[in-house]
Amino acid sequence: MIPLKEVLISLGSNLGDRVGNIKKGIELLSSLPFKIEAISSLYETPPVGFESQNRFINAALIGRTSLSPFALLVEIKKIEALLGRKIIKKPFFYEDRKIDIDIIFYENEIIKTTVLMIPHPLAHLRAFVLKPACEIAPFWVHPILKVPLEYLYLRLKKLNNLPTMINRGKIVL
Ligand code: PH2
Ligand code: MG
Ligand code: MG
Repeated sequence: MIPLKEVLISLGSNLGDRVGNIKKGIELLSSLPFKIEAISSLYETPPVGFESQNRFINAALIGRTSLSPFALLVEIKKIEALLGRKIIKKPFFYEDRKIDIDIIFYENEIIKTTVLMIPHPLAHLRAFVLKPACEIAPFWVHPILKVPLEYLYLRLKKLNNLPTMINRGKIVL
């Protein structure tokens, strides 16, 4: 038996049928060797890091998989392409997107390559990642910062005037 690894994923969409895009993303993930264990509520959030009129729907999920981090990334890129995401070659250039699926944590592994960084390098600074993630995994310890997600979210809340995040309820698959 291949040991299943626990993975925390963040999803976002601010273009088209945002809830539908997230839902299809989750359905396609569950068609992989990837068992969904928990899904957060959906949150409506203002765009962070770039200018746009289009607010995001964000969510997080926990899954168990036999895929390696890199194999999972390849499958996620295929899902994003299937759902109509434009491929952007410029790093750290953001624009409106139908779907974005990011691996936040993979067990407690630390991976630093040009194609894949785990933990996601900005996760601890982003309320739109931390808030949904805290709903399903408040005690998951950040493998570099060595503190639980709940702590990181509370710290962010204290440091910043967080943008309003509206809870839009749960996805029913
Ligand atoms: N994703 C980004 C950049 N900014 N802002 C929000 N609210 N939600 C996102 O998912 C998001 C973002 C880069 O992936
Ligand atoms: Mg992202
Ligand atoms: Mg991404």
